[in-house]
Amino acid sequence: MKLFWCEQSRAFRIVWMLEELGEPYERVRVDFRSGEMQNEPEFRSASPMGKVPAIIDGNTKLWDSGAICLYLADKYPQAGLGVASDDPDRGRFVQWLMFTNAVIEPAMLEKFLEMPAKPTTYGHGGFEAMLDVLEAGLEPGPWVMGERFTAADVLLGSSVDVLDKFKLLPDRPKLKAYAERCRARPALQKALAMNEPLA
Ligand SMILES: N[C@@H](CCC(=O)N[C@@H](CS)C(=O)NCC(=O)O)C(=O)O
Repeated sequence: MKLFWCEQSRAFRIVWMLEELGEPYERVRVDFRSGEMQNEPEFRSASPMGKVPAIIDGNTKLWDSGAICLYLADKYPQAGLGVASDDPDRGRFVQWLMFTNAVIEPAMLEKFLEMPAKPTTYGHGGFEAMLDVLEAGLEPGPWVMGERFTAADVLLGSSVDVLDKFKLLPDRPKLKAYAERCRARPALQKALAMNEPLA
């Protein structure tokens, strides 16, 4: 498996996911800030949008962190990071797996860009509503699927980690505690170490 990756990017999620799985992979650095890999044929075949993360796994090519996490969770069921399609909790798992890219990301953009609130117009609703729904989803916890840590937590946890680092969770102790639980995982610590800016 080849992972197109760059430090300080969303590719961090897939490093975390692969470290949780313990599966071998090759990391190929795509310095999207310099743009030097933009025309590299293998990378562009895997990532038509020219973004990281992207993976090549045999004939399979994927270029979105949510899709990649779902694919990997399904591919390695023995690792227990997915929920089988015939499991009654599969629906909840898929819903939360989608929440990062469908709701948290655009809500963060709304916040960072100080966009006017338009909760009935924006597909994601609004920033505070996103936090309320996420907080409720993490009850009773400790993970979004209860006692099971899954790929959905990799996506949600990576977002909550960023929200916390940008100090966007001032009155959200439950979300901060979730971020801390995620950071206590050895696989996340390995991924964070690889995520440091290059000297
Ligand atoms: N929805 C995508 C977003 C990926 C994305 O925006 N990646 C950024 C880095 S964090 C990127 O590659 N930007 C470079 C560019 O757009 O040229 C995902 O979650 O994988």
